[in-house]
Amino acid sequence: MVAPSPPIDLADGVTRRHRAAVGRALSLVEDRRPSSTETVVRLLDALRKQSRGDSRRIGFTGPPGAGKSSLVSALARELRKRGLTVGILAVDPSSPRSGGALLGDRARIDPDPHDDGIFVRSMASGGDLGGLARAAFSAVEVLSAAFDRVLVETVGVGQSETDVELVADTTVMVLQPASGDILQFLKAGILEIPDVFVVNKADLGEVAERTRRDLTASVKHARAAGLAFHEPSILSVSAIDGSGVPGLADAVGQTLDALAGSGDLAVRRREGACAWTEKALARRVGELGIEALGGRVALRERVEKRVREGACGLSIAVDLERDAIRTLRATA
Ligand SMILES: Nc1nc2c(ncn2[C@@H]2O[C@H](COP(=O)(O)OP(=O)(O)O)[C@@H](O)[C@H]2O)c(=O)[nH]1
Ligand SMILES: [Mg+2]
Repeated sequence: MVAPSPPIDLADGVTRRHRAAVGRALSLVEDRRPSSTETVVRLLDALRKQSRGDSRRIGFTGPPGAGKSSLVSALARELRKRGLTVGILAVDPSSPRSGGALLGDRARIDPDPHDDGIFVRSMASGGDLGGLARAAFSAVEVLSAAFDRVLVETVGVGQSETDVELVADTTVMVLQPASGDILQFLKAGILEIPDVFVVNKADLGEVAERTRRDLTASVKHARAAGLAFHEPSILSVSAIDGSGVPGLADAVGQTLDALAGSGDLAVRRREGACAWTEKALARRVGELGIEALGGRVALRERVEKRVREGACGLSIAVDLERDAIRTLRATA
């Protein structure tokens, strides 16, 4: 039997939304063996060439228990009703012992097994890249090639954990009633204001409504203090009974349309790709490697040039890593 050329055939299967192909492609991007890197780069390049360009990526942050998984599930159903295909990437906290994703999230994202327009994948965060799995960037590229909407759920909310912005076109922050500390962080400008806020668990009644009012006041405060320039949507929903979910789909859709219309979507993608590439590279080659490449400013220019030319983050990181090692060897 002749083995098929994996990246090309695989890319074809992914863009046709074949479940087995999507699953295999995601496993491939998670494979950290150096021998797989070349194949992954070729796969991502092939996917880029076939990309439809109208896929959108929506990130979800928020503290554990706020209802992110439940809401992602409810939103996915709503998007399916609207005729959009949906890929979901749920990044779980890693178990420090096994290094694997903790189960549990899976249970709350329960797509119709007969619907081939929805696909769910869990990934362990691996404890780096701020709550985002190391392979998440490439995984989002794979899902984007297959699905109209890619929903990315990440662990937590806060300074180092908001890296979902590097892969998402827009971010939804999910809060639950009595999230006082987060409101304080927002007010103080410690947390960045996302495009969309959701107060989940509206079915709990007055306590949820009070949180929504407090959130509105905190955002107003942050804006008055010059800590935020845009006005986020603030919505009340219940992932459990579904109320407010169509409104969330509308708000996210409007945000994405506005971003695409103004050109900011392309800017966000480019900046996200640059920042992700630099992070990935810095982790691999360290400060010495960055110095060998001429320092951070020069590096940013090189990365941005390649991103503008359409190269994928992983291939840029791999090339620069090779450069860094060559230079380090030569000067050793
Ligand atoms: N009452 C109520 N409970 C909810 C709602 N959404 C989620 N939950 C519950 O909140 C808990 C955490 O939900 P989960 O989706 O796993 O939150 P995550 O950790 O942010 O992903 C679970 O017990 C859910 O059943 C909601 O809209 N209303
Ligand atoms: Mg979850």
